[in-house]
Amino acid sequence: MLLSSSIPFFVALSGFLSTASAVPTAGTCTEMRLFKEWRDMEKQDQLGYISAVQCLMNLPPKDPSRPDPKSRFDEFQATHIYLTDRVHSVGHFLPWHRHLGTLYGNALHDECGYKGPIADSFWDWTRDADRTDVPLKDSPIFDPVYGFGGDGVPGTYTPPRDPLGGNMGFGPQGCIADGPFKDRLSNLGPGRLATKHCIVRGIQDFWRNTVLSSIVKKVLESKTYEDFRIIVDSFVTGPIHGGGHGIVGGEMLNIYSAGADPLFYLHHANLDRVWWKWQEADKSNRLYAMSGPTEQQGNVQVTLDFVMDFPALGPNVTVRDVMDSRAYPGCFVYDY
Ligand SMILES: *[C@@H]1O[C@H](CO)[C@@H](O)[C@H](O)[C@H]1NC(C)=O
Ligand SMILES: [Cu+2]
Repeated sequence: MLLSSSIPFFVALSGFLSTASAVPTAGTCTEMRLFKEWRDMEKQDQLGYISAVQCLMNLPPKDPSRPDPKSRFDEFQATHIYLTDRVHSVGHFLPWHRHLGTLYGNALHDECGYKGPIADSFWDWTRDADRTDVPLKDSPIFDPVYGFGGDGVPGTYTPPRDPLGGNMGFGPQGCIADGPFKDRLSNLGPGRLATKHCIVRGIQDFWRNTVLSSIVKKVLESKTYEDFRIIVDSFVTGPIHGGGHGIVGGEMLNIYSAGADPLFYLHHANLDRVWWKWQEADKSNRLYAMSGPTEQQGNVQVTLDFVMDFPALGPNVTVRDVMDSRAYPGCFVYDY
């Protein structure tokens, strides 16, 4: 692939690392994926990425034992829904979501033939939030052609009154009115329900203050992984993670079914990027730094040997397997 030939150094390095460390998941990187910020991508790559997502939404699911997911795209959302309570507010919150992103990118590539030079993308919300003179809804990420469509139309969607439906955000929200996913009907959500409904958004500028670059800078000053992960793992009230979900609003504010919106993956890639930058800043101490409970409110600490599962998506991996993004099965770096 184009990328691997342009940065052979990373390929060589990651090949070395994955043979040198005794990771249970055998494999070496055959290419190094480069995550680009959405607005830094070429227009043709933005369109290629969007077509690949649409392709995933039209591919049949692989695991016939689960009745509710109706597509490969749904299967990613479903696995997140079913495992939500096991992968949030725990030590492996960041590693689990990192690998979910890797598997999603693999599916875009390998199952949907997305062979552009830019393999993956993240959404650096600080670039929108810092421009306080521009409404968030004017972000290029919400472009109707070279983006994921814009805001929801207030009043066009009423969430079911069912506790399993969970929080759909607050304030004005509704079905998205334009863009490549305008007519998309989700099969899963809200929450743990399985209902057919549109992609729901409610973009609200008051979340801006939770995703400013000054906030990210502060988060990156965390001295320990424990401090770092506690800040980024908080969902609704917290900076950056919660803030990215909050900017988009609607279903993105539902901790279970947020993956209904393809923006979920670009938001989480950026959160992962913040972790990556924290790791990169002091690799000898941070690349394999891990802590936090194995389950919500649990007393047992997650170790690098902790096994994470991804039903219908891929084989189990350990936390250690995903700590170094340059090593297999990650095989990626961020553009900046
Ligand atoms: C994968 O991990 C899950 C959860 O730890 C476990 O229940 C399952 O048996 C594992 N599967 C394999 C094939 O090891
Ligand atoms: Cu999540």
